[in-house]
Amino acid sequence: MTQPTAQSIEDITQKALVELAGFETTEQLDQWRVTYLGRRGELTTILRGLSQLDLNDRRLIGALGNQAKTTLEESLASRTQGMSETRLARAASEERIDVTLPGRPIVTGGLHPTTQIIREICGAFAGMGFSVIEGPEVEWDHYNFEMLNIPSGHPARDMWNTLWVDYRDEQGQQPMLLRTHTSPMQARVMESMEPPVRVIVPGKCYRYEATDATHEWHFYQVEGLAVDEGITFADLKGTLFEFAKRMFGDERKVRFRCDYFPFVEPGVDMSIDCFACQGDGQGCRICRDSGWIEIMGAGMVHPKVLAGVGYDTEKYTGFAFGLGPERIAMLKYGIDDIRHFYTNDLRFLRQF
Ligand code: FA5
Repeated sequence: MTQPTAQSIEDITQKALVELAGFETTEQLDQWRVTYLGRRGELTTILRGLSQLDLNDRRLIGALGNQAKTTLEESLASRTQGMSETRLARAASEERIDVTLPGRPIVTGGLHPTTQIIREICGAFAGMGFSVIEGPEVEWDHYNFEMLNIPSGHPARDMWNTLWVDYRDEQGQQPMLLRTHTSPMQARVMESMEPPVRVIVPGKCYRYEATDATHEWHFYQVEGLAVDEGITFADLKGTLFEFAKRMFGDERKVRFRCDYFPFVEPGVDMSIDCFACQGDGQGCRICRDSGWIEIMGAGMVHPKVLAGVGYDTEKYTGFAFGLGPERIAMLKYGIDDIRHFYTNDLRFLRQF
């Protein structure tokens, strides 16, 4: 290894500075840094020989070496900065920015129409003292059917075309399914709290359906449940009537007809008078000539359901209801096919 001298350090420094002054590109600067200042660079190699010098020389030549290193590093930094300033100045003069041009619009997403209508529905009930909760989409037979007064083998099970999960328990039973409605949350909520209960449960449901304009195989429901001392059918009617007014306007009339759901008694379906033809019906596409539009199933919670969760049926009564937000959105916005909601066609989605 050659011994470093003041002359050899000076020579390398001069050579390096001359080279640096002639560079045009950042790649050249990078290469230069490796050549002189890198781990095996020329200056680094020379300084490594310092150990062969006696103490006095080492101190003297070492100081010169450090000074040379600082000079090269500072020159490199100033050359790098100079180069980037030149590049920017060139770009500015070549590109010419027209500050009067309108800005590019920022692409923003929007809420899905189903989400919007669910929020509107929840908002209407929240204003009446209901809290919003959610529950599992993969459910047990126990909650989806048994706790709702629909035991195994009950013909009412045929009302829901069920998608069963391919899983068997130790007894060989297939107890898991994609929930067919949000009603299983009735029992889950009541198991977890004492009355008074006032909840709204929005969520996805699944059915083994042949799809058509009003049926999807996956869709949303919004369940409602109120349980307390002294709740009557009048409370059910009053609450749902108020909801219909909030969603569809002050003039709406409401109709209740008997319907059957095993977990309510009595059970009803609720319709509103058609807002498109004002209940006239004649030639109306929205209500199909009937003057009425069905929007949900409802009823007084069956005592067996209350007893199933351990509530005192002598003390407590309640009402429940379940509605389909997509169907409500279809009515509200005149959408003619439920399948539009989930085909992800932006031409449809952008309208909301
Ligand atoms: C039920 O699912 C009951 N759980 C509702 C209920 C709750 C009654 C509490 C009483 C007390 P139904 O199967 O009718 O009921 O469905 C309720 C609503 O879900 C329907 O009115 C409709 O708006 C929506 N719905 C049902 N099936 C579909 C489907 N295949 N596609 C889109 N929406 C549907």
